[in-house]
Amino acid sequence: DAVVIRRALLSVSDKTGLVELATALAASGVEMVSTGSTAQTIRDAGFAVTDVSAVTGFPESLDGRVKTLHPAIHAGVLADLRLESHEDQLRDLGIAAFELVVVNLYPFVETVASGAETPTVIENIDIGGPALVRAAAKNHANVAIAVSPASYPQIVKALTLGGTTLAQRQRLAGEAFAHTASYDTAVAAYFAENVGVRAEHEAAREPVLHDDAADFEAELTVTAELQHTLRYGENSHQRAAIYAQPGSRGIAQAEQLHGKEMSYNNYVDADAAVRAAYDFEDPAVAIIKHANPCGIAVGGPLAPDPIADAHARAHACDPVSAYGGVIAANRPVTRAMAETVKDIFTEVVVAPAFDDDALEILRTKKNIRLLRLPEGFALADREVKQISGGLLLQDSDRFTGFDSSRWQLVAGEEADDETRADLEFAWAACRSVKSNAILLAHEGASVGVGMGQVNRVDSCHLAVDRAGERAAGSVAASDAFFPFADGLEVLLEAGVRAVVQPGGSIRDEGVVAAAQAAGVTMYFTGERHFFH
Ligand code: 93A
Repeated sequence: DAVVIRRALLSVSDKTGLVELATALAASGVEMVSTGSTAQTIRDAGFAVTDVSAVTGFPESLDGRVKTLHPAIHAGVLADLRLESHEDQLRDLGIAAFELVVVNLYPFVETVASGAETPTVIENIDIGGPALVRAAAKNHANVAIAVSPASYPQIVKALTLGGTTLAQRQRLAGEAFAHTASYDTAVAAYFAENVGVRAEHEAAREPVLHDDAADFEAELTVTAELQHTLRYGENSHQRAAIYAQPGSRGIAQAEQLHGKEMSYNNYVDADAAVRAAYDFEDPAVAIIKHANPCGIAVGGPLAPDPIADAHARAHACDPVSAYGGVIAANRPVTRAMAETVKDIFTEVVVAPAFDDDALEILRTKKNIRLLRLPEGFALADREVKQISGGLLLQDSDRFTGFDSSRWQLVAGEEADDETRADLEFAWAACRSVKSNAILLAHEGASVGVGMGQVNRVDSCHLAVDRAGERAAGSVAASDAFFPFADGLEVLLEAGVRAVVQPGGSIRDEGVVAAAQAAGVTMYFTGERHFFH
């Protein structure tokens, strides 16, 4: 199934790596056919190249709108040479086949991002490029398609190995279709937002809660570009890939400084970890397992190395579960933190930066992955969740105006400064725990977490069990109201001294009375933070 490359079609906007590729193709005696400025670049580098117009007998015309859109090109890309009839027809038509197509498209997304006027943007919608890409990808039995300079090295290698393999061409074809799909999605998003084509019938849609629903609707198109395929998905029998949203600065844009390739689950946990750590302004560390925190802490204000202190205290919450965890810090990782982390089996450490000596220490560990967040790291504004037959889009849950002075005291005495600080910490930390979430905290560190249970009582039991002796004197946060007093009673029995929760249950009265009877301070925040 190996296909030897004898003739290649090259038409690229991004000229990165083009000369190196052309050098290898020329050295292997491959005939190169190319469009305008691509041909010029190859020729300038001193290699022979055939102009597309010489093949088509038709000039590149209409300011470049028609270059490769010609049967003499497309028949050469689409012919299935496993069929004698196709071979015969090509011969009769005097058309030669291509075994390699190298195309990357007009920079549509970049043109939009540059703030260009609509006519310029429209001119940057590539038509002939995607047609070539899709044709070559369809005909992957005969043709290899490269849509990005990242694929050139494997093409160069294939030249020395006697051609491209079927598996390789299939993989490239998949990437190619993903590429044209995301390209067209970006074009569609631009039209939805800028070209005034919202369908008329949509005007009759149901009224919605938010005034800015129209803006939100315009954002319903999610654009993302394939980064690369992953070894596998959540489990080894699931295929997977990572896509990045152009213009974003999140985990998908993080730079890996060390370690094995990031896995699907690593990405999921790293994302949950930074979401947790970046909820705090103070130096904070979150340790995540299966998308849930097994420890979160902020660094003590007097600690000599606050981020190392935050890590040590987050780890102490549940050292058993922290084994094999993903650690996120919202400050650069220091030497002191690295010294501790290196002795704990850890999948990933993600942080805005790593001090040089910290990096040196952690790089001695073969199995740890180190991720540096992009500059200007920002959590996603929107969240997408797939459901069968569609998807759900929502604004991300953010602490909008998180201000504990607006909490309502409903039981016990007003908290002193220390207790209030602990309640604020617990409330913020609880937001990173999958619902139903109960989090016990003491001095800016979680001491017991109850997560992901289908009733709140079980979450309370879990949090209390995990905290053990530390439950007594701790404060508790609940991500949503207590529907009955039973869950709260578990916390009160364990000796929790203050509780923060949204309130809003029709049985609030009974819940408040239980706190009151125990002499425990309780605040209502009025805001729920479910997280699934
Ligand atoms: O304007 S097009 O849609 N019409 C075409 O026939 C065509 N063929 C290739 N754009 C077309 N291309 C694109 O031109 C390629 O996708 C590539 O991005 C670009 C390369 O042109 P040049 O070699 O002149 O820089």
